[in-house]
Amino acid sequence: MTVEELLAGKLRDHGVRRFFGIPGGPSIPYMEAFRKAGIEFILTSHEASAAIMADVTARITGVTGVCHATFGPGATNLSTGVGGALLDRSPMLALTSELPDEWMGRTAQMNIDHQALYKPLTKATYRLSAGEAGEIISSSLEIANEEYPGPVHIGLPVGLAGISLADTSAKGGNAVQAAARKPGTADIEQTEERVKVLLASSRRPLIAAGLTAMRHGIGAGLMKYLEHHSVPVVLTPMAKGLLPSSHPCYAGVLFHALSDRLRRLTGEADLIIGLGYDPVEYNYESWIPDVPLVHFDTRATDLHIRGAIRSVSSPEGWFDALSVLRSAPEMTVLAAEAREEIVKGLRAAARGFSPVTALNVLKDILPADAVVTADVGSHLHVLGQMWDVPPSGRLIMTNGWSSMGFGLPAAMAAAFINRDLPMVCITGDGGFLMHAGEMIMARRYGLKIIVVVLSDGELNLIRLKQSWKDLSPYGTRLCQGSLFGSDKFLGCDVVHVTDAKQMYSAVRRALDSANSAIIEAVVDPSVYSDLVVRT
Ligand SMILES: Cc1ncc(C[n+]2csc(CCOP(=O)(O)OP(=O)(O)O)c2C)c(N)n1
Repeated sequence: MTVEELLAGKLRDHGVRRFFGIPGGPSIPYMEAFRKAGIEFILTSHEASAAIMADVTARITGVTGVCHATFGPGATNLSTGVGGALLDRSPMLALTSELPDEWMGRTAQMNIDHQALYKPLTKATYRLSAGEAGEIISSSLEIANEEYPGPVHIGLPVGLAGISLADTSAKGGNAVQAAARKPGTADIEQTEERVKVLLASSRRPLIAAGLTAMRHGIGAGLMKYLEHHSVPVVLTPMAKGLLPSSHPCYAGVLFHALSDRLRRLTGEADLIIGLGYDPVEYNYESWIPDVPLVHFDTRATDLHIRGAIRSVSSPEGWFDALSVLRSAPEMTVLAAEAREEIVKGLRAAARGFSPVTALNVLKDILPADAVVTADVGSHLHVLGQMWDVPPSGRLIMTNGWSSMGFGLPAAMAAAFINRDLPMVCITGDGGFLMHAGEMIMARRYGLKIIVVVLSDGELNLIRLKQSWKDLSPYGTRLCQGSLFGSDKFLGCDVVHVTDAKQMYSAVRRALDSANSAIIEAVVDPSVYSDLVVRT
């Protein structure tokens, strides 16, 4: 057996069915071995998309996502999506071609040190060798899936492919460089007794549930808990959907549009309970009042909140500890008021053809099982607050890494996994432009995706931030007039809509069509300034 056969076999046995990337010459034997093992290679237009697709594949299937790139520029392109897997907590193997041992450290075309490049972007980085191949692959998969999940990089030295594993003296890669990330500062004490005392003595608790809670699927457990404990809940953006927005304890989403309406509620709390709350999305110090914090997590993390108490266990342990908490009906009244205020604010922003109007159309007619992916920008702030995620649906976003351009490849990844579900990417025009080239993938692989570009001709979120400093727009305009200037883009139909009626009919037609479609919703961005909160 060769090294590449071993790698392909181990990944197949692990459950990997696809890997994403752009090949270089040295990739060929790996692609062949993977193909023979039943792992399909999916060609992308840019390596960052490949890593985003691997990330989203892992989020949906629960199986480590795999992506691949060649030397230097391939590896740097890929790194954007690898960083996403690190800060959005997604298990990933990022494979890159590396120069052979004798060329390491020398000046060579396309050559940089991939181990150094990937060290701060991954949980561990290795250089594969024939002698240690089995061990490196197994421990990479293990590390990638340990809490918090994340990416591991494996460099594939040129010359290693084709080497028989029986010949362990064979040359190839050698140096194994593990750079496991250390847990955060250990200055925060954890004592079960103190947690119990704090929880039992609180009169006005507030639960803040986050990304870790979402990843561990604690929604049903939380609903059951809330049947007996009337405690208000706020969510971080990536936890949207954990608790239905119609639930009496639900208050709203932190950080996103109109989240200032949550301030009365958060300000009244005498105890903040972080439930699988990952500060990577929104640091506690940005919003919690000066009251005790009990932070339930699956592993130690850095909080930098003086006096915070960490409780590390599985989610079942979190609910066991929370059993001593008393109901706080007056807090849930405040939660209901905040929720109502947010709904009122959004309703007021549904004037003309605003982004809220356009999103209302989608909310109204998309089937409940639609998979919606979002990009990054003002539109995400609005979408993240107003979108109801039905139990059978899904909202996929990046808020830990927050890389523009995420939405389109994310939708492509979801479409590969389930071609029967409606796939909708909601993006700003700036984010769309970043990975627009991936539309060709939809054509190449016959994927059906509805891409809704909320087109305002500008990088709105940055223009908004300029206005907060009383500055005129500068360096934020994308185009005047239609973004596409055509009714086709890379062979895909583009429909321009300028009001809700046109939008309804365009979305209906797109849902009925067998092909992908781009809906350019030419929205008036003026309401963003009423909705996006200065953080
Ligand atoms: C890769 C990357 N570059 C820059 C940013 C900073 N950034 C955040 S939002 C934003 C503007 C997004 O514009 P657009 O996609 O048009 O969405 P809008 O804000 O208009 O809704 C920028 C530049 C980022 N998050 N990611």
